[in-house]
Amino acid sequence: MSAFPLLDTISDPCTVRRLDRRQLPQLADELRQFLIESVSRTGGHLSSNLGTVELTVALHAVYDTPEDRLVWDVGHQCYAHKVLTGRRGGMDRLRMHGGVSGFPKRAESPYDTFGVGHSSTSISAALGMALAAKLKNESRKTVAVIGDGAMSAGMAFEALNNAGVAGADLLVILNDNEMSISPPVGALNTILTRLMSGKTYNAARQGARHMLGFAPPLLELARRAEEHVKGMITPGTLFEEFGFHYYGPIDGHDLDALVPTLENLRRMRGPKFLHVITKKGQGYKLAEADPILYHGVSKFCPSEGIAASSGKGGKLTYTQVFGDWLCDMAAADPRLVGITPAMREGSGLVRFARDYPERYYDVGIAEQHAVTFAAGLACEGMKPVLAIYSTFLQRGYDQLVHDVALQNLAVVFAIDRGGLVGADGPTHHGTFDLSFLTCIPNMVVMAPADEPECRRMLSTAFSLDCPSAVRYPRGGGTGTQPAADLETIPVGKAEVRRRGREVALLAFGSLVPAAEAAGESIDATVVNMRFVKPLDADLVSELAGNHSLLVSIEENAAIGGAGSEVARILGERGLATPLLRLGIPDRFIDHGEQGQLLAEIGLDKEGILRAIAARQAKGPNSA
Ligand SMILES: Cc1ncc(C[n+]2csc(CCOP(=O)(O)OP(=O)(O)O)c2C)c(N)n1
Repeated sequence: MSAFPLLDTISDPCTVRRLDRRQLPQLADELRQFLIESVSRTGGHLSSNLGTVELTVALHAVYDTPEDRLVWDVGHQCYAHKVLTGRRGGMDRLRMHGGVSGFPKRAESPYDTFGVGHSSTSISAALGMALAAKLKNESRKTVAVIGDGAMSAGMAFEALNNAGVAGADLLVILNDNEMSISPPVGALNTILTRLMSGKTYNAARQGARHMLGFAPPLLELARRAEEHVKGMITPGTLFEEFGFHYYGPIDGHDLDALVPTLENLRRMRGPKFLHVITKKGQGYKLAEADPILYHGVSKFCPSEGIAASSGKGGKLTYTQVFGDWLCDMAAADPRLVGITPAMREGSGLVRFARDYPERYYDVGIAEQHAVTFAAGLACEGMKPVLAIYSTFLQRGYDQLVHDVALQNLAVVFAIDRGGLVGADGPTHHGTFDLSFLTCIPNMVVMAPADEPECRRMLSTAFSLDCPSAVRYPRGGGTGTQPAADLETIPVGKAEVRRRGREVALLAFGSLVPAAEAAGESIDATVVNMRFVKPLDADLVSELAGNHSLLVSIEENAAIGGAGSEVARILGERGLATPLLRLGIPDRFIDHGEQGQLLAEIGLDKEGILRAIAARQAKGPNSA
């Protein structure tokens, strides 16, 4: 007999809506079990998904999806939604090449109303949808589901600020699990925690079933009166001041509370705010006990959990190289300040946070603020190091230009996940940073070929009196252990790795090893360019003079990246040597294994050789 007898009968949300409401808890239990088993075989986001099972069941049971619009924030909690919306069969290829995406994706399903992966977009997008419905005279409903971590971002507040007064028929559900990836930070979190730890939530929990009629319950009235008298700020008053009707908090794992509450809210018009309390990792003891470890997982055995030793003994990741360097440099220079926008674990700052708590700042999911905060520190002679994923730095672009570079402030950007990141896919690939950094005056931009060079580039960046970036890829490199020193390298100087004939390969960062392998087989010159800016223009000129073809190779958009800088130098110096620019083609690259994706777009050894052969077959004069 199937382990999922009820789930087996679910083909789409209509079949959920046809169930007897008393069957919903069983559906949620089976769904949770299915997710634990499925994610343990594929890897993916686990804790957040386990925390939103009941909420997802309740939403699809009450709302007329996809006609009613359901918008997930970040989207890392959408697996139950995927299963209930006809994609259960695809879950065994979750996040794999050609398989189901780990995030909502409009092209994948009509139930995925908005593509997502970066946080704090849901209220803005849902507001747009709700106001479009109003303008088109359509009566459908719109719901945004946002976590307490994502709620702390500026974008979420900008949207709330707009939504409350726009009169939109919109429900915002705050999925409050008192966690971001790591513990959440900031004043909003303090407000939420204060409410949760007080009597109000416990009383509300017990009284939840009586609250559902929404004749304003006495408890609620009493609470609001008390808040006003005391001038207290709780989520209730806070979100009401934004123009929302605030309801809750209610237990997000109690379907008997969720379903009638949502039914009532669905009938009401205007901006509404429902505060739901959930537990990250709910229903899987190991994830409940360590939601950080189980936030994003590789394959694991559900009965044993993630082995404590996993990850040790393998080669160092670039993230670890950065984390070690940060601690060593902090020991050497008391001006160093380490900053992360909510990515302590992912960016390798766990040890730094422990050893240098007074110089460690997790600013929340607030990339824009993180950049300008670093600028302020630099104004006062501190040496800020901002650890940030390439894809999330996109959020802080104006701050990088206007607040850091324009004032020539010495902020170090340690940019992780530069290039293709793999299973997270196009929302997370870091394939634009070389393009958008190189065009900014005052910036020094480096890309290491291996781990020791990464460490030296970080030290170099730290020694400069201008803004600088070191961009390194996800995962490990060549496996070479960096030395413990804090040596620097000469700015703007490339490193010739081998001298060959005819063809010169100008490789940047992560693709230097592939270029070297390709260069070996055709006896080409291979250069580890090291600096995208300032580019080693003299070396490029020299190579242009004694080779018949230059090939730039980078794990970044071919448009506007390092190759463009090479082309600019050639043009400026009047050098006519043909240049073949290899990089990420002008389309978004799907999810899949890193190596497989690189091979697919011709950025492995074979692809490089193929491209050179094709270029040479065209003859010398075709630029
Ligand atoms: C702009 C942006 N910055 C950082 C991240 C990385 N990130 C993914 S989930 C997450 C935490 C979200 O916390 P919350 O909204 O409370 O959801 P939970 O994980 O607790 O379910 C972070 C920081 C992101 N997706 N987008």
